[in-house]
Amino acid sequence: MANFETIEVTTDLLILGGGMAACGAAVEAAYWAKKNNVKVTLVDKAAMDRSGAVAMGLSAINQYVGLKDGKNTLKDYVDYVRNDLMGITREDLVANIARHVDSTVHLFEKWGLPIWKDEQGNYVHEGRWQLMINGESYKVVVAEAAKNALGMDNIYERIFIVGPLMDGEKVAGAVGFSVRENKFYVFKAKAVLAAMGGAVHVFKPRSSGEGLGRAWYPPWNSGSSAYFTLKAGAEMTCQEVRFIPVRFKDAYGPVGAWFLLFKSRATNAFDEEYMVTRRPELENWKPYGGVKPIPANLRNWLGMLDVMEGKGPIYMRTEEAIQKLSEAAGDPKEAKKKLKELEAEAWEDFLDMTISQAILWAATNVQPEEKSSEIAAAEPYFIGSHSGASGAWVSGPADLAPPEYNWGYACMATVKGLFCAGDASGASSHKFSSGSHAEGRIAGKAAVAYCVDNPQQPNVDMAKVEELKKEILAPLDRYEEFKGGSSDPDINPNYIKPKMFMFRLQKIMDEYAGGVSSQFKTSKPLLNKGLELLKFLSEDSDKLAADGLHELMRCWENVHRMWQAEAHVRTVLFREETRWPGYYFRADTPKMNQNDWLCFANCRWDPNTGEWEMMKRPILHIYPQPQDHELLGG
Ligand code: SFD
Ligand code: AMP
Repeated sequence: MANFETIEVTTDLLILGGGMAACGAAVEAAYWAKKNNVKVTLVDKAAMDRSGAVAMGLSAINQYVGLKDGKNTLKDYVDYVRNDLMGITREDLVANIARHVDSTVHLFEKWGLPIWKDEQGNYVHEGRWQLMINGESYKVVVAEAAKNALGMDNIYERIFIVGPLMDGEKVAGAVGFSVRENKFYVFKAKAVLAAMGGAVHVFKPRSSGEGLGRAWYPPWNSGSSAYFTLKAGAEMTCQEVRFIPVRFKDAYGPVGAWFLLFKSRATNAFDEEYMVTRRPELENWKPYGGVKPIPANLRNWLGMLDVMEGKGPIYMRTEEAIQKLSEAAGDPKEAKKKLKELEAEAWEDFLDMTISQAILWAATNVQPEEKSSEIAAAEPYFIGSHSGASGAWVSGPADLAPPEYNWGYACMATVKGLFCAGDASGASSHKFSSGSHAEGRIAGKAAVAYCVDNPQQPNVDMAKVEELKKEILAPLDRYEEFKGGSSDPDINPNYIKPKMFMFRLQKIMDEYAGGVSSQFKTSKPLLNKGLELLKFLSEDSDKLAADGLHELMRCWENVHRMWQAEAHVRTVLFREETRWPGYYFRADTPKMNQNDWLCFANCRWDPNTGEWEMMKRPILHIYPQPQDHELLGG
């Protein structure tokens, strides 16, 4: 530890993360900061050009409301999101993002992102809310704008943020370390925006052995947002609402383009289409069972019922969809031309955002126009921006939010000066890449306003910082002290390496909290047992050891995952019903209970006592509520 220099950086607004939300925040905050003489600093654990979930690129922009075209209204989008989340949504947050998202998409296009256009020059839609893009360089384009806005002097790349600095109840900055040099960083700030994404590898992935690490969600988003906000004492929401995407099996290629653009069917081994044969099951989940589109978790659920009955594998019928679309193009010559086009689009869909799926197709001789591909429900992820909802409980916009949802600045958590966006903010699903950027812009503007209104730099207790430095770097010293104790550096009675620690966490979550191996099923006794085992794991986190900076990062990533895991288990336990079958099923409370649980299940870890508090928060509507029969219109 002695050879670690401490670098102090003092700023006004500190943006943590360099992904979609952080880039949005950077662009917007830079604009307002210049007008108000506010200093903005951004810190990313990686290089912004290719950091976060969009690193590989994407093939679609999943949120575009098209308000100016007049086809959709804000209320349409809010209804869609609330229905998809089985009634549990902060309408004020969703509407706020939805009313700004189109302008974000137009900025992307201005910055150079190619969005597909038809012959009339209109955007090509994948579905009602989704646009097709040539998105291999999506993140590079978005990062470039953020970097230009802030200037590289204000950006710190390859610094891993571990946790918050506090001044009493107020946030005062963050601490972390370089993953390239022996430097410990202390960032002091008036406001902090947490935008460090969601979490993967909390649950055991389907991939194992040589495929280990392959997941749908990027392995480098490890729950840092959840840890940061929890440790600061912020109230969290929807921690039970994990996301389970159905994906092309083993390489996690997305299905959206296949279902929506190519209009493909998914069938079981007996050529039965579960979305048709299992339709009666939807009755059990009314009113949401009756909406269109059918909520993502219920779509999952119908497929899972087939799998549980031994009717797998489940196939995406790519060959059938391509054939149908090419035949519809007209005479044989036109049909052949169309076929070539569709083939190219099918490969590009994966090459744009999940390259390994294209590699798997090539490796297994799959030509999508000839052969179906297996699809499967993936392991659970924490991603507040997609069809999950976990994140911090944040203040809504003054003009839309009911008083219960508004405490001053938009996107501010319940901790003063701490802002959240993208995967870090909860109960506002379906923002995706574009909505996360838009929410980042909203949060960035609000955080600058906070800095202007609260000009005094918070106090940072440097003795506390020294303690944190010691704790954060301890795994390096531990390894040095004990590494001679065994012949295999991974196995040692005095320490645990982060990978072994992660395996333990994943096993607990998989078996007790409803992972892949337990068919996404859990119950109160299982969850309680899981909590007991998580406590032992937490005790052993004091024994983590690292053979270098990279492994030090791995240590803290897994501590972050463990905190995300605990918040999840506690909230699944608290909500005594099954609301999202297809995401998880509580065998002891197998039904949805609208009377007692049509509410948010929130939690908070108290930094003063170390105790967890669970609470219900009401669902308040900003638009008149549809009657059950109107839900069918979505
Ligand atoms: O269709 C630290 N998403 C898709 N969105 C779309 O709009 N279209 C699609 O086609 C999408 N598809 C998709 C998507 C995600 C994934 C994983 C795949 C495919 C394979 C969703 C979006 O990607 C997602 O909504 C946004 O990216 C969310 O934005 P944000 O900012 O909340 O998260 P981020 O972009 O991952 O950025 C996180 C940043 O934090 C950094 N970071 N920095 C410092 N210290 C730490 N400790 C940190 N921990 C993390 C990261 O480096 C990164 O910069 S489809 O298949 O669903
Ligand atoms: P995905 O590739 O699964 O991430 O989906 C991309 C987008 O399409 C998201 O907005 C999904 O909600 C939506 N989507 C995917 N499959 C379907 C489906 N079968 N019906 C309706 N929407 C879907």
